[in-house]
Amino acid sequence: MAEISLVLGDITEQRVDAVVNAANSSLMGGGGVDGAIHRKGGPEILAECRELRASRYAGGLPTGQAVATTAGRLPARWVIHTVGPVYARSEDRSHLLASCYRESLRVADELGAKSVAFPAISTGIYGWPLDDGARIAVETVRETPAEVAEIRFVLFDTTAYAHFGRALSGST
Ligand code: AR6
Repeated sequence: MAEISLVLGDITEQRVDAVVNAANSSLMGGGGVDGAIHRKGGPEILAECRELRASRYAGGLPTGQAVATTAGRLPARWVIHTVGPVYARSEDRSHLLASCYRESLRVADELGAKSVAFPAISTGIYGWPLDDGARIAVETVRETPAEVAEIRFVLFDTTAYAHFGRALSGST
């Protein structure tokens, strides 16, 4: 079973085998984590994303799925791009958020990555409430069998960090 840890910081600075990007289905970049990864990682990542769009994902990467590129100038070796669901009060999309974590770990195993850093997928621009997003993240990585030895949640602010701390200690 993987060791799970929490870090307050910037996902682009993590020295891990793979960092997970909270992307959108175009794979062409955006704001938040996605913007930071492309900005710091450089144009190689976007070039690989373009190739993926031209070959495997002409219609875009579906929500809940994940795909890898190399990591350009980031300290990590790979970026695993996944598309979180936009939060909606009218519809339970939790299975899609869980799928992002599960599929990212599956891709990490395929790559042979031993350490993976996750952001709090969907909890920024996509509006997912942090308490629920943290619970789904922690439960899903705990339940997913994987070869990955270290799973690091990288939280950008103290509020997110506190929510993940509570989810990890089982007090949500
Ligand atoms: N490192 C770690 N966490 C971060 C960083 C960072 N550098 N920057 C933001 N966060 P978001 P989403 C936190 O919006 O909600 C993009 O435009 C942030 O505070 O990056 O899945 C994509 O292209 C929040 O808690 O991802 C999509 O269109 C969490 O990371 C859309 O945003 C996720 O916020 C995806 O939205």
